[in-house]
Amino acid sequence: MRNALTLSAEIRAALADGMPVVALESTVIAHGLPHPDNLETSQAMEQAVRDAGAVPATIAVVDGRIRVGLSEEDRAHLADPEADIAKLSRRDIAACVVAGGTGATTVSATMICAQAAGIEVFATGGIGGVHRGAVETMDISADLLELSRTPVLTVASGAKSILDLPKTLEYLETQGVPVLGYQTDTLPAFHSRASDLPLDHRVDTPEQAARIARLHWSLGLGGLLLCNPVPEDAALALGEVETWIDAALAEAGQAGIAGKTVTPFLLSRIAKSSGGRSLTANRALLIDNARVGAEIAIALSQRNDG
Ligand code: PSU
Ligand code: MN
Repeated sequence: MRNALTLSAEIRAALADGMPVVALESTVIAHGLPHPDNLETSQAMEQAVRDAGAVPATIAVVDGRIRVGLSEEDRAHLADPEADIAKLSRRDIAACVVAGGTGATTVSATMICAQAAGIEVFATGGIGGVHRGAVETMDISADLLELSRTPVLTVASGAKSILDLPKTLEYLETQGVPVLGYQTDTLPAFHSRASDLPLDHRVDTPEQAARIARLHWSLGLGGLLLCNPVPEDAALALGEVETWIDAALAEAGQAGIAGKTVTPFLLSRIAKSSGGRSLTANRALLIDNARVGAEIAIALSQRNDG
């Protein structure tokens, strides 16, 4: 794996100096947001990490190399709707590298690459989860198992309610993944700040999150999920989002969408039917999660000193 990794000069230097670094994924660029919002949001997330005092590391596979820290050219290519960008989860990384291919990393693949590079914190929008109807389809995102295995702290705004959120939480419990509410007591439902699903653990400061992560890792227990609700001024009402989701799910059913195309299909339908309002929320939460990730990475790096 090390041989396939290419760290940008900035990130290599930052890690060598023990500076705080935050990993960012690329599937949200290639398959999660429409053009040109995808490009602009990716840049804004990096800026949010910098403004908070950490170094951003967006991750993707480019021409058979795992790139940690993308050039603007790489970012533009991943964001190009005409480009044929693979979607890579855990199972796909090695095959894509060996084929010399280019692919965007999902939560699971980004966690793996971050950990290989020595990055402890990762920020994204929403994790994959247990899909509605999973009892029939067995469609459960590889993200959930990765969260249990790979010792990285992931900051997300919960998961979109295109998924079965109660089953997603059950699965995370089974896999032993700590789900920490960040200044909240319920699982955030992506576009909405709260759900009716209570969380057992709440943290209110980056320092508290850093202490829990350090202890979890020292016990060899894998990853953690920190859930930061969408900023208040961009949040949408749960009921409103449900309407778009129901329509998207019905369309996916009729079109016979299955496997790894399910999530990108639903995301694009919802962006369309919400007339861009889901996009505003999506952008705001991605940027805020990048900021929170940076604050936790800083708290972790200070704990290393002391
Ligand atoms: N949820 C979102 N936006 C996204 C994704 C999920 O709101 O862009 C992406 C993430 O990269 C996540 C992936 O890891 O979709 C999950 O895909 P699947 O359900 O096929 O595991
Ligand atoms: Mn799936």
